[in-house]
Amino acid sequence: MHEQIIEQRAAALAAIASAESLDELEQVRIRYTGKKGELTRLLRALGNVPPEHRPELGRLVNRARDEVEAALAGRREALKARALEQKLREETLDVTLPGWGPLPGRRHPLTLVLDEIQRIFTGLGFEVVEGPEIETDYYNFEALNIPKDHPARDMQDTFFITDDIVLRTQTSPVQIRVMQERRPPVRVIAPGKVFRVDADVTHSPMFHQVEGLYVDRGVTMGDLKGTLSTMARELFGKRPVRFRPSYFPFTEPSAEMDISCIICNGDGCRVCGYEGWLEILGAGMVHPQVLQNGGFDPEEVSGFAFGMGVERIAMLKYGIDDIRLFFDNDIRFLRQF
Ligand code: 2U9
Repeated sequence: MHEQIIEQRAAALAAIASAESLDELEQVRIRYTGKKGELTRLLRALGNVPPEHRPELGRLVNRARDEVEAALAGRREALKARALEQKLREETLDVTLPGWGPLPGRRHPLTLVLDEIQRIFTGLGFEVVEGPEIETDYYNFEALNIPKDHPARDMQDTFFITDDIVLRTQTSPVQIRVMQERRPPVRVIAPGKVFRVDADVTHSPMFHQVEGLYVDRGVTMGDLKGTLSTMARELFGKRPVRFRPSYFPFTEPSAEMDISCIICNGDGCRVCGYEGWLEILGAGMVHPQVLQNGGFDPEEVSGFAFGMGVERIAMLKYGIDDIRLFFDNDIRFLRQF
């Protein structure tokens, strides 16, 4: 029994010294000082030894147990300290690292182009005006010299709400309203949504226009060309422009303005249909009948007007080949601007 106590004591102290984790140390404790542990068993076995040996063996086994328990406690503290140290080392947090910050939003490409157009024209003395998207037949068509049988009134093109109420097909009614409220000079641009029954890669049933109107004594085609050439240079950089004759019911004479193709510089490519030119807007001298409908005397004043599609300008400026991308709101598309 004496030897057994010495042996178990030594074995326990060695096991404690080599325990590398708290779990491992707990196994050692159970093995030696637990309810069925080696030293506990020896303590119980004292009842079976001759009484004359009991005091001495009792002291021995109790001292061994005390030593083992003290060693367990010491090792437990050491392992705990080591675990804490390791945890601190692994979980270090560098509070000087920069944070995530808010993810910045972007302005929509149509907003960018619209803002740019407004900046150019306000710089030239134009005022920005707005008006209703739901219009009467009179303001959308009649006042603009679009007769009852004109193709622009076709059911194919116009969203009718009633026989007399439509979703505006152009922002021109805004300028008619402005003319009726003011005296010359009138120098305004009217940006906004317009609606037409049309949908493919270059047409959307809702799109945006910017129209402009300048009425005063002595306004000429020269003013029109100068103003619109300046706008084209600001929007697309210095490149050739040309004016071609055209027809609109509300202007006479009418013209369309082209810029030299921004892809091929006039050589001819797929984007310009091998023409070398890209159409960017329509314009003309305001028809005398339209001036009169606005309350102005065509004998006293003259004016020019123009209109452009914002989506078309944005598609040319940024090389976008499908108008629907503007309205899908795919973040991967929008993030590029
Ligand atoms: C008033 C008088 C005249 C506005 C004009 C155009 C020519 C034109 C098109 C551009 C592309 C429509 O979106 S689009 O398809 N517009 O070509 N617009 S002159 O003329 C007016 C407007 C108001 C009182």
